[in-house]
Amino acid sequence: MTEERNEGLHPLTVALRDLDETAVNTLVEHEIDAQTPALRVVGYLNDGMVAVGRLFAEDEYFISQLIFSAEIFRGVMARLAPLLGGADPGEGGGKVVVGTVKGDIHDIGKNIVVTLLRGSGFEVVDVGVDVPAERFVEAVRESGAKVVGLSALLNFTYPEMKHVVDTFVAAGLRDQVSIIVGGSPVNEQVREFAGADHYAEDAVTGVDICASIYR
Ligand code: B12
Repeated sequence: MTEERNEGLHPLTVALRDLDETAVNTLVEHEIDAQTPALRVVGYLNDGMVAVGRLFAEDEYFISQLIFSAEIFRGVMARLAPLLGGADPGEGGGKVVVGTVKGDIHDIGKNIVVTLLRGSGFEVVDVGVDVPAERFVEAVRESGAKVVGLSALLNFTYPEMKHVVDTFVAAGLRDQVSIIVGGSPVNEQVREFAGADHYAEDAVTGVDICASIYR
């Protein structure tokens, strides 16, 4: 990798982009020793994943490299998860159903959202990945959650987000839940298209929105 390519990037971002697992683990330990907030460390790693995605889009990386980047990330998150905390849901906490919509198996971002929510005192029903709309509705019925978080990283799954919202309407539960959408390609336009209530550009914003709903 050239010097230019590393310009302005945190060493942790570079190490993850270059799939150097040993360097990633060493640098994470350095950051923990230096008492860098865990969320900031996650941010550097997030940038690394975005860089991996870019290299994949440019045909420089293949699917095996995407898979390996995810494995490195997962390993590091196990180390960082206990250090993550956040917003306060107020007395009694709150319940949130979170999952990645049908057709999509990306779960790293969703898992960060789940970790942060739990670290902030929320009770989370994690319905997993590739989740059919009916499963989100069922999870709300079972748990009584007032918030549903939908994750999607593939732009062809936007209609599925809309389908989840429509399924809540058909089930007569739409007025009882706030629906938050997130995932790197998701934005305010996607939220509007899907008919969701909120768009969160990152996990911290998502936790803040949940806290404001339950406050
Ligand atoms: C790792 C990865 C994979 C891994 C996923 C492993 C796993 N267990 O998740 C694997 C190898 C399986 C994979 C597969 C594929 N991938 Co992929 N993948 C990625 C990559 C490199 C990183 C994603 C990631 O984990 N980022 C790090 C996390 C932390 O970020 P995040 O998910 O955005 O989450 C943050 C926020 O968005 C937010 N958030 C996320 N969800 C939610 C939900 C709520 C409620 C809230 C509040 C917040 C929130 O919180 C997080 C932290 O702040 C991205 C590149 C990118 N730029 O995103 C491509 C990318 C998403 N993949 C892509 C593609 C095309 C695919 C495949 C179709 C490839 C193929 N040809 O098979 C398949 C699809 C499989 C499927 N059906 O789902 C494209 C999608 C293009 C598009 N927009 O449609 C991308 C953008 C790469 C690219 N540039 O081309 N992928």
